[in-house]
Amino acid sequence: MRLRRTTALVASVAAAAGAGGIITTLSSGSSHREAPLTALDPTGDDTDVYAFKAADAPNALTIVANWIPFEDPAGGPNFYRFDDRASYYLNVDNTGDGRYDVRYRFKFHTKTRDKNSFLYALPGVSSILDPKLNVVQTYDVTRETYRDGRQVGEKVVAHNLPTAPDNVGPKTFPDYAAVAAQADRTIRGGGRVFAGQVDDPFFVDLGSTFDAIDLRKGTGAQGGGRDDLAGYNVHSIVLQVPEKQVTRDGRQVAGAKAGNAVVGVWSSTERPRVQVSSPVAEEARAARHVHRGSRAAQDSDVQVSRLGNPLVNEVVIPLGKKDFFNATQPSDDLKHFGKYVLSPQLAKVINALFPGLNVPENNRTDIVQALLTGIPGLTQIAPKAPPTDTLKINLGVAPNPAPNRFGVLAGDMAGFPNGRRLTDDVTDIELRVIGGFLKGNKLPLGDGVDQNDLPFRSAFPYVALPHSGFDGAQKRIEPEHAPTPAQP
Ligand SMILES: [Ca+2]
Ligand SMILES: [Ca+2]
Ligand SMILES: [Ca+2]
Repeated sequence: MRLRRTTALVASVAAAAGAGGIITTLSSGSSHREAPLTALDPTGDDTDVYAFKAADAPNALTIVANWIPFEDPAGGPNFYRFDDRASYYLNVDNTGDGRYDVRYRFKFHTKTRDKNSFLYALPGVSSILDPKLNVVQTYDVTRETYRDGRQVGEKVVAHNLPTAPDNVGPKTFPDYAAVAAQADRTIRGGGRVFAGQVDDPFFVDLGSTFDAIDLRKGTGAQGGGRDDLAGYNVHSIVLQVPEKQVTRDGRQVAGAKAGNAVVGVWSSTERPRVQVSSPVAEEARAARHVHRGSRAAQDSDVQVSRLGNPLVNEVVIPLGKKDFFNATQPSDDLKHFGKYVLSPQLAKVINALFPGLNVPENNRTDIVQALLTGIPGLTQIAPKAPPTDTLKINLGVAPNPAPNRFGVLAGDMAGFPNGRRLTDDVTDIELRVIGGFLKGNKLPLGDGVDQNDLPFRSAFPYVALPHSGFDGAQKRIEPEHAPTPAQP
């Protein structure tokens, strides 16, 4: 069962490059608008999760988690923000059972200073505390700890921190970068945190994918693709914490072979039960996990979205179960979704579309290891760990100063699927894995988009600054002409 599930996962990804009609939800990106209800709930929709060791913080785990897909930078006057009613989580499993052992909960609070103004901010905002900022969002961070599914600790590690405001334009923010930099904050117990608007770091050619795999150039290995997320922003939480805050034994990792070296990471969103539409509330109730927090406040919440590895809910889970997947925990992945897993027929589809590729159609233990159970000696959290959709990272592997976008496939062991860096080309990697790369069938598959539209930063929070509303690029520009008379 687990074999078929994972095969379907990666096969589906490949199908994105070869059989568009089968996986329409991929059209929205890594996990953008991937399920019917999350598509109606963008502030609860987590789009991507990254976990890596930053070169300038080699003893820390860095997590980038994004929400709210396809933010048009000019989307005023009510610009985008996290939902105050939701709880946003970064989850870590350090025992390999797919249950969280450490969680960071983010709660946001929005204040409008002048309700009589239509402006998000007055011109000339010069700091993150500038009273000209009319709509202000702050947040608290709580670190929760669990053992065998039961909560054993809870501590507020940050209180009333400011989010980076939306990048309205240069008249409002003469130096947006300086204002956003003030959203880089420290947390108790060590570490840093950032929350606010950034450029969407995911890059992919959606147009070719959904035009029935109309690859623009060859097999997608020679560029020529179009990054359909270019120019759009998302809302990001970037957390960087010392390894000992997330490891099984609370200690720093001594090396890649250490017993505490690997952890699994995923994001999730919860909402108060009464706020959730009834179908998902019912499914969530049925799927609620025994290890949930015991406090009454949390008991009133239900999970509406989760995300570990890129593209899993998009392409593995059938349409009728996508919202249910979002309501469940990684520990239950096999139990709940095994019977819905598509058979390796997707690999057959690829073979039909690309005669001669010889994509292996059966016995794909290579894919199971790569994404769900972990690669032994690299990303396996524990021996015999069950398949769980978490992004597994070995904290004992030092960051690579010269990352290769193909990660492990290129011998760069510090990249996907050992965690996920911002520059990792997960679309091409997953296409090549389903093509049989790990079994020796090395095919030059890809979507023709190799990198983000903006360079990433080498220092925290690493993601690129958000595109500004004034300068947003997805627009038609009126050609200049002579002045039109007052009465044309
Ligand atoms: Ca666990
Ligand atoms: Ca981008
Ligand atoms: Ca690519």
